[in-house]
Amino acid sequence: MMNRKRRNIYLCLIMIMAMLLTACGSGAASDAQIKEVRDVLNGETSSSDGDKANADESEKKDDIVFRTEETKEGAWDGTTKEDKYAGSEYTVTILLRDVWDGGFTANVTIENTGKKLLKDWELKFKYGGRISNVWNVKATKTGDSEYTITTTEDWNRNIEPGKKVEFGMSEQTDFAGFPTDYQLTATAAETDGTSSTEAPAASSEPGTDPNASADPNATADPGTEEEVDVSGETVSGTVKKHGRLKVKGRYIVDKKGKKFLIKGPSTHGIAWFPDYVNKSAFKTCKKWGANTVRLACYSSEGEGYNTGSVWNTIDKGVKAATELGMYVIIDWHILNENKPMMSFDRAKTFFTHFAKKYGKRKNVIWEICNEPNGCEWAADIKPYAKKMIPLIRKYSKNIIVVGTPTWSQDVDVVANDRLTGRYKKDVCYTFHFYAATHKDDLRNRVKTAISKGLPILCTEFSICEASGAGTLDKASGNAWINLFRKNSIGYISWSLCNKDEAASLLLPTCQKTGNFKKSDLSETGKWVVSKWK
Ligand code: IDC
Repeated sequence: MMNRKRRNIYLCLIMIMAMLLTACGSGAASDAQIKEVRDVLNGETSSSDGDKANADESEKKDDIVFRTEETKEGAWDGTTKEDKYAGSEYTVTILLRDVWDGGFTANVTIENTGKKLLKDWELKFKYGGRISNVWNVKATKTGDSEYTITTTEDWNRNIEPGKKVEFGMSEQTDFAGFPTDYQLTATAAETDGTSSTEAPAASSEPGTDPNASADPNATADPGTEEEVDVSGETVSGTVKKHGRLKVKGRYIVDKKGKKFLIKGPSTHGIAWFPDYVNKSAFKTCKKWGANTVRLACYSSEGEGYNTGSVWNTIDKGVKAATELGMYVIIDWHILNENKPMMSFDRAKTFFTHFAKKYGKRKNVIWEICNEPNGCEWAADIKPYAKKMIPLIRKYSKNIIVVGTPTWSQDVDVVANDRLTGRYKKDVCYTFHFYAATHKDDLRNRVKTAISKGLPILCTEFSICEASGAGTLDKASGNAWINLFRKNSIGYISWSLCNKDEAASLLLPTCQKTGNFKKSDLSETGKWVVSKWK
């Protein structure tokens, strides 16, 4: 029996879950479908230190709760989106957020339905496919088809009674059916209600209804500023000098309230050109006068959303920019998903993840929807911004850039109906141009917006046509950059890669991914770099 003197308990729940999904798609296995063979739950326990390592083998054995039932490995009917296992002290729910030929993304929620605090939990399960990308946790393959999930974050290490923790996973391989054979291990302790590691409210997490309204009580409390940021990197270079950027009137300003001109390259879609996201490449741009890099993460599946490598590339880009003392824009690159709400659910997952991770850094800027198109500001983009801004503000007070209608061109429309109240602070609006296509008529729209005091940031431009190809129009490009510099509007150019198209900053023959020479630059690249001075 349990050693109560030690006031520790080792709670190990082994369960096997039946995937009783029928051909007609009856949904997830219900509790009733789970045949419990033995369920001996520990009695009372508790510990303030609650270290499971203190429990000896005999204690563990006595304290284990076994559950078994028939298992249907890898059963999935092709349509069911959610699967749930209910144990006696907790539940595990898997929500398939997206599934497509060749990949999926899913959220896993563990809820503590018991009365004790579950400390340092660890979840094992069997899954017939590959899991290489998870977030908020670490996944390790620990046996044949067996994965062990462990926590990596303070906020999800312990689960208070009645609370949930959530983690996400995604793959670029087919979904192999819902996991089976769950085994949750945790140290159970009396809760004193003072756990500092309470899981964030479910509403702030991915996986909730995309149409639900944003939490009206969300407060901007991203925490204290640090000179040494969360990664342990010392804030340096331009970022050290200028600090956290803000929006003041229609200008982007530095920590002293002085106008700050953002300049630098955007990556191409980082799913396709991840090799250019590295310190050496950014360093060369910095040497040529860039102070910012934009990381373009396309939103739709198959174009790069949420694969392990894409999210790792963002981490790599933020790290490199931070080490170089540069600002970095994390861009949710909607394009074919023309209405931002189309990808809201994924955007929420994306920004929750990265805002939690990088929200306290001084140098990260959030671009929430690259180029809305075929949709209205008032009906589509503004409501999206009103959901997304509070979500990011839970973790970060840094600048948020909001896309505008018609591929981020209609800043004049937005100037008449901009975000107000709690949505307004440190928010600016996107304008994009491709100089060989966009000329005086568009410049006039920008001038109108400027005259109305709209804060604008050009997060993407080139001097070629809007297709990214075609002829270059340097005269039109000069007119644009002159207008921007005169009005202190920052400009970021598409794109840092060697793709054989006019917009690329590098020659197609350039095989280097860093330490570039001027001779590696394309004609567009040479022109663009001359504007970073
Ligand atoms: C283009 C790329 C091109 C790619 C295409 C579709 O240059 O290689 O095949 O996207 O993904 C934008 C978009 C940006 C476009 C760019 C040029 O934000 O994604 O990149 N552009 O067409 N808006 C206007 C132009």
